Amino acid sequence: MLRPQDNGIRECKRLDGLWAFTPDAAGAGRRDGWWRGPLAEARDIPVPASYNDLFVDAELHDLVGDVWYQRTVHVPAGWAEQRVVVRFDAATHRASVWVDDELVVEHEGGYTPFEADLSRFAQTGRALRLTVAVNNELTFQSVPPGVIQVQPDGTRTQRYYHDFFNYAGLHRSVWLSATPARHIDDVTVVTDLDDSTGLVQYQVAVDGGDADVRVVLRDADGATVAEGSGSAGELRVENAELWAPGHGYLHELAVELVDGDTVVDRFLQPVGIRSVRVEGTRFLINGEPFHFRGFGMHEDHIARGKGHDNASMIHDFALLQWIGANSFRTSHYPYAEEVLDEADRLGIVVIDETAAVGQNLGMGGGFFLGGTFQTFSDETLNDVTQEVHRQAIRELVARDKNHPSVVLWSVANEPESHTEESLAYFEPLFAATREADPSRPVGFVNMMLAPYDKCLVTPLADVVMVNRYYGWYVDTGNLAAAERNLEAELQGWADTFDKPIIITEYGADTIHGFNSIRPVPWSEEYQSEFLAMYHRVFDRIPAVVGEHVWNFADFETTASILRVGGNKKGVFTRDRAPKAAARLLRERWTSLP
Ligand code: GCB
Repeated sequence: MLRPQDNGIRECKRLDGLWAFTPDAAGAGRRDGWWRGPLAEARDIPVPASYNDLFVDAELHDLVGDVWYQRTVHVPAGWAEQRVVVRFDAATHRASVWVDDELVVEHEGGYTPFEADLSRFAQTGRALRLTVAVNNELTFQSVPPGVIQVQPDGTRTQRYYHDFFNYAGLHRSVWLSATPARHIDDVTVVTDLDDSTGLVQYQVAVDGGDADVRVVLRDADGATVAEGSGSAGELRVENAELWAPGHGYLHELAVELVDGDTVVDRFLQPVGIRSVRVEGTRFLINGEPFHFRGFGMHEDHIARGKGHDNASMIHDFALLQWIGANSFRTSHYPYAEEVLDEADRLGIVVIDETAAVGQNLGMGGGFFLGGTFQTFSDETLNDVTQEVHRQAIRELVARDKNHPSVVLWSVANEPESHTEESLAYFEPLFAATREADPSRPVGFVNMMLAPYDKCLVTPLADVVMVNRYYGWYVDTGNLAAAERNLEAELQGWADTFDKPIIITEYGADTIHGFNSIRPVPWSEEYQSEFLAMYHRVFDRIPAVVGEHVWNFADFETTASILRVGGNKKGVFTRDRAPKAAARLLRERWTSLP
C-alpha cells in the first residue's frame, strides 16, 4: 500500500477538519446501525486528534468502547474512472468503516494505516456518507494489552500495563486518493554502499493489469544519476552523495508505469542512500560508528493528545536539534509518517518501535497496572496475540521500510523476557521482522527485571537495548550506589554479549521549578546530577553506543499514586519549556564528535 500523493497523475485530498462525533460506550451503534443515517446528538470534533481531552466530561475522557465519526465525502467528478481509496493514517486502536450502508474495511492496531477501495461508489457521482466506529478497548489479545473491569454499577473501566494515557480516536489524517486502475501498488527500496558507489535496489509491485516499469533516480538538484527498467533491479550511483546522520540528503526515485509512450502511473519515492550494519559492538552507518544521542519520545500534547500536528512536530524537531540530539525512538508505537519524513530530511536517526508495550503482566501487581497475571498462557497473551503482534510488525515494516532515518526495528518495549514462554513467543516475531526486512538490525527493549544473566530474548537481537532506572526506582536518591550498580550491570551486558548496547531509557521525574540546594529526587538539580552520573558510566564502557534519555517531554498517564499530573521525566515540560537538565544535555551532546 503506497501513501497518497499528488504528482501530476495521482491525486489526493485530505478529509481532515471537523467531523460529526458521537460517543457510544454502551455499544448501541453497532446494534442499531448508526452508519445508516446521520449520527444522532452529534457534536463537532477535529480530525486528527484524540477525543479524550477535548471536552470537559469525564465519561468521554475515560470512555471504554466505541466512538463514532462521520462526514460527507464528495469524490471529484474527474476521478470516476480511477481507483479511488479512502485511507486512514491511524485509528486507535481499531476501526470499522462504512460508506453509506456498506461496511468497507475493518482494521486492528492503532498506529498503522489502512485503506478501502471506493471506486464503485465514486462512479455514482453522488455524495457519500463516511462513518467510522473507533474502538479503544485493550485486552490480552490486543497490542498493547489491557484488562477491562466491570464495576458494580455496570460501567466498564480500562486498565493497562503501560505508562502513558490510552488516547484514542482518529489521530492522523484521513485521505481520499485516486490512482489509475492500472497502478503501482508498492515500491521497496534498499540501499547499500560499494566503496563510494551508492547501490539502490528497487522492487515495484504492479496491480490492475500489465505495463512496463521505468525508474529514474535524481539527486537533490534534479539531475538524473541513474535509470533502470523492469519491476526490480539495482541502480549504481558513482560517488553518491550519501544520507548520513546530520545530513538528510535525499535523492528521488521516480517510478513510472508505461504503456508505449503513455505514462500510466507514477510514484515519487524519496531515497536516502546509506548503509546500516552491526559489527561486534559497533553500530555502523555508512561504515562509520554511530553513537545514538537523544530521547525516547511520545506523541503527546495538551488537548489533542496523540493527534498529529505539523506545527508541534516542527517545534519538537527544532528542540531536538537545539539540544544536539541525533536520534530518537518511537516509543512506544509507530509515529505519524510525517515525523519520519522530517527525520529523513533532517538526518535524524530513528529506532522504530511497534505498539507492543507492557507485555509483562507479572510485574507491579497493581499501582497503575492491570493486576498480576501469568504473561504468556492460553488465557492471557497467547497465539492470537502473537498473530496480532506479527501483523503489527508486518504493517510497520511495510509502512516504514523506505525511510533512510529508520535504522533499527524495536519489536517490543519491556516485555517479559526471562522465561521459556517469552522466548517461544518472540522467536517467530524476530524471524517475521527479518523476513519482512532483511536489511536492518532488529532488537527489543529489555527491562530491569531480566538482566544479562536472565534475559532469554536478547540473544535473538542484533543490538542490546536496555531501560534502566538506578537512582530512581532503585537506589532512590542515592546516586553513589546507583553509579556502582549501573556500571556493574552494564559491564555485565558488555561481558556477556558481543553486541552494541543502547541505553534506550534513563531518567528521573522532575518538577519544573522545584529547586533544592541538595539534589533531592523530583528537583531539577537531581535530574541533572542523575544524567551526569549516567554519562560518566556510559563513557567508561566502550560497548555503550547509545543514550536516549527518558523522556523528551513530560506526558500524560493514567491516574496513579506514582504520577503527579502525568510522567514528569521530560527534559522539557509538556508545553516544551526546558528544565535545567536541557542545558546539561546540550553541552554534552553538542560537544561530542
Ligand atoms: C519504563 C517504560 C516507560 C515508562 C518509564 C517510567 O521503563 O518503558 O514507558 O514511562 O519506564 O517513567 O517509569
